[in-house]
Amino acid sequence: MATSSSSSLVSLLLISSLLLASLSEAKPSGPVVSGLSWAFYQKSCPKLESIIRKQLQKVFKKDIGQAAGLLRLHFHDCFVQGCEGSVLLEGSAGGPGEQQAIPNLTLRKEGFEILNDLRARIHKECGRVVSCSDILALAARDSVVLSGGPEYDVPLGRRDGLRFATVDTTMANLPSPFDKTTAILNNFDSKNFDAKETVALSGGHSIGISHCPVIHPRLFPTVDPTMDKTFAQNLKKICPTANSNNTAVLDIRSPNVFDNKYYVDLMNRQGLFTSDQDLYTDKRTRGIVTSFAVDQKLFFDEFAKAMIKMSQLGVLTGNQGEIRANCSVRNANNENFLASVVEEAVEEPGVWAGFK
Ligand code: HEM
Ligand SMILES: *[C@@H]1O[C@H](CO)[C@@H](O)[C@H](O)[C@H]1NC(C)=O
Ligand SMILES: *[C@@H]1O[C@H](CO)[C@@H](O)[C@H](O)[C@H]1NC(C)=O
Ligand SMILES: CC(=O)N[C@H]1CO[C@H](CO)[C@@H](O)[C@@H]1O
Repeated sequence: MATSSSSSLVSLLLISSLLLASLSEAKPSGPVVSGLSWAFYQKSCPKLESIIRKQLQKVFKKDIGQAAGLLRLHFHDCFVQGCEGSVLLEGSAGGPGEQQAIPNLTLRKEGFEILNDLRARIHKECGRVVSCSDILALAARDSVVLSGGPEYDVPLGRRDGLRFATVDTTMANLPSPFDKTTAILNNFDSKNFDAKETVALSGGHSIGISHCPVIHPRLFPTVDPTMDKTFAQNLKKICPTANSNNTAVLDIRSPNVFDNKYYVDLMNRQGLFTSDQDLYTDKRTRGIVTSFAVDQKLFFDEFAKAMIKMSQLGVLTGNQGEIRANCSVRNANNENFLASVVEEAVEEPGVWAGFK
């Protein structure tokens, strides 16, 4: 007993020192938009990244599916009004939040709770200095890493937005799973992503699930001819009706592991959505799919670069926006906000020193 508990202590220490080493070794790469930086919270919240990673390790140990939920939240945040946390806002007098928009109804509810819990832990440690949009960008990165994907640094310093995105804005900005490659490339081009980056980002579908309403139209009344027959037969059992509440995995080969198998699926006509499968049908993107299917390192490198780029879309910096005291509501609508400001004043005498 003693041996096993001390050896598990040793491995725990080993894991945490490996974790710290890997966090500090991750190399900054690519250009950074003005106002963001690689070391934004180095002084104001040095433990930020270790708090998030340690907590998410616990969360994912219970339910690895939450990693996919958080990764998708970050994508939806960035593609609609920029990475400024508006996807996290709850519906209120300000209008319907992004959560109410059609493609987002399937965002996992737990993701919002996980982020608010992280925010509380971080603000307890450092005060209200870290934005919800930064926490989401880091949580998405850790979702990739802790699912087996590439490690990469996230430029930080985002501020949280004050505006809801309307249903119309959300629908206009998010690509549709029923789209073919031309529409997908156009959508991503409008955010300045080329074909290689678009195919790499689509690799986010290496983890997670989809609900039947999105899957059913490719099965009934006739099976999409670009879909493998056995794969289709199995999906028909999962989704006999469009309103079924069942789910299917996005990557049949390794549904919970972030790897390049999604592209192997596409080469075997086992992509779940039209927007996935058509990347292999279309001549412009077929070669890119193949290159990622045969070379996981290439995929990881391109994915990490594209994620760093995506995480900087339309960010608010400097004095723009705010640091939300609750990720679900902007401060002006937050009843507890005044109380939280007073608490912070007690915790942070430095801030108030000039008022004496
Ligand atoms: C290429 C355009 C894209 C389309 C059309 C698309 C569409 C969708 C749809 C329809 C779902 C399933 C929703 C449901 O029924 O539950 C989904 C899930 C997901 N998407 Fe995308 N997506 C795209 C790009 C991306 C990108 C760029 C990422 C991240 C880098 C991403 C990450 C995810 C993840 C992780 C899930 C699983 C979520 C979960 O299990 O809760 N997607 N996507
Ligand atoms: C799906 O779930 C909802 C809510 O639990 C339920 O009302 C509905 O009947 C279910 N749909 C089907 C087809 O089972
Ligand atoms: C954050 O705001 C939401 C929506 O108003 C509320 O339900 C939740 O209790 C708040 N969380 C905290 C920690 O105040
Ligand atoms: C697929 C799905 O659940 N669609 C719903 C999305 O939200 C709108 C508006 O709230 C509903 O009318 C749809 O049925």
